[in-house]
Amino acid sequence: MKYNFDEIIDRKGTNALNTDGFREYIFHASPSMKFPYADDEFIRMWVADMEFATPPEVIQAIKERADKRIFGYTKVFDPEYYLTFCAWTQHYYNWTFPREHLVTSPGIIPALYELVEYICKPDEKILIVTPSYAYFKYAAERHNIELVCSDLVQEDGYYTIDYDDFEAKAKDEKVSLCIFCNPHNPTGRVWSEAELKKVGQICLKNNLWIISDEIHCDLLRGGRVHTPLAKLFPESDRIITCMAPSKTFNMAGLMFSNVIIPNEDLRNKWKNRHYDIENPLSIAAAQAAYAHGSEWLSQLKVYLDGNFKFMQEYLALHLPKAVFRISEATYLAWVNVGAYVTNDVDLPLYFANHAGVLLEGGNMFVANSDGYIRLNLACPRVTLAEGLKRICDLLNKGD
Ligand code: LCS
Repeated sequence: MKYNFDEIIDRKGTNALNTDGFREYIFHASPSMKFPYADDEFIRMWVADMEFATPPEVIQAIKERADKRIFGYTKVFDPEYYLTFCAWTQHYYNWTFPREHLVTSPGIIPALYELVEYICKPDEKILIVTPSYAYFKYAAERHNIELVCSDLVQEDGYYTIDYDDFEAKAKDEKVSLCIFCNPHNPTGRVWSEAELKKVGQICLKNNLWIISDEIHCDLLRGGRVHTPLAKLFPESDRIITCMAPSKTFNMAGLMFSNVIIPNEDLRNKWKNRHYDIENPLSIAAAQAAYAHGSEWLSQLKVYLDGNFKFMQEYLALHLPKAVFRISEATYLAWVNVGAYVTNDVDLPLYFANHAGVLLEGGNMFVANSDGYIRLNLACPRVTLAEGLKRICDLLNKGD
């Protein structure tokens, strides 16, 4: 391997949310919240960023941009960025889009917050499938929009869409938008073309807009293929696609992402209201990531595949009653530990206090998530091994 994913990198002194922000984010607590573990004793498997270094090609591009010495107002003027990103979507997804459809945003969440405001009237509703990344719910709450949840169906850890329920909810005339996670966080599903066609058809037939959040689309297990939802409905302009280098290349803090808005009116609304100055270092980083990041990404995927396999084997041996299936995408593992803990247990608090592991779980995922924990596997294997050991030891002991 050209890149070293086993390296343990000290994140101290970097203002990392991962190391310094967990009290507030997970526990809604102040910095004075105490645990039986010191902060640097925790195994951190929670927020979705990686313990791996951003590709050296990206860091080099940031340095080269820094060497140009002026950091005045910047946005993406150079067509090279569009061409590079489009070459990426063409290569990986056999899909492209016109240049004028592409806008950029300091993140997918900020984009969601804006788009909900532009699309939904105050008495309308948003449809999501659950469990869900909680910010889909927060985007609705931010604008006082009612959220409608359609629970995914689960069998042996494999999640599918309950189309009857989804369609019944989409038919509500007040539902005007579906925020759909493709691939899905937290279950890790890579939706098939057939599944996406059904979802798209139901939404479009019922006049919904769709925001297809594809932020995890580059992080596939070996052999998996991602299909952009919009690719299946080229005649529709009501599907907005969100993609970003942030998860893929561990650069979420650089706050730069792609939003593809085919509808002209909506795009104009965005352009008139969106403050679109971007960070010059982020533009350079994103450009370099899509231009030169392929080899790093393919090695990362091999490493992540290994981590998932390691976890599967470890759980089979040490936690046989856990329900776990290797995620088809993302670096997040979704595990049902309901056989070991009762539903009233606050899972993140339980594992933080009794195992020294920071993880997300239970109602952090909106609904349909009791008894589940989500583990971030984007870490060196030794870290993963220690985290799993602590989790399994605790559950087997049954404190
Ligand atoms: N959309 C999805 C589906 C995500 O999983 C995340 C990050 C974002 C958007 C954030 O996009 P950004 O604003 O950074 O561009 N997911 C996280 C998670 O599950 N835990 O921590 C972050």
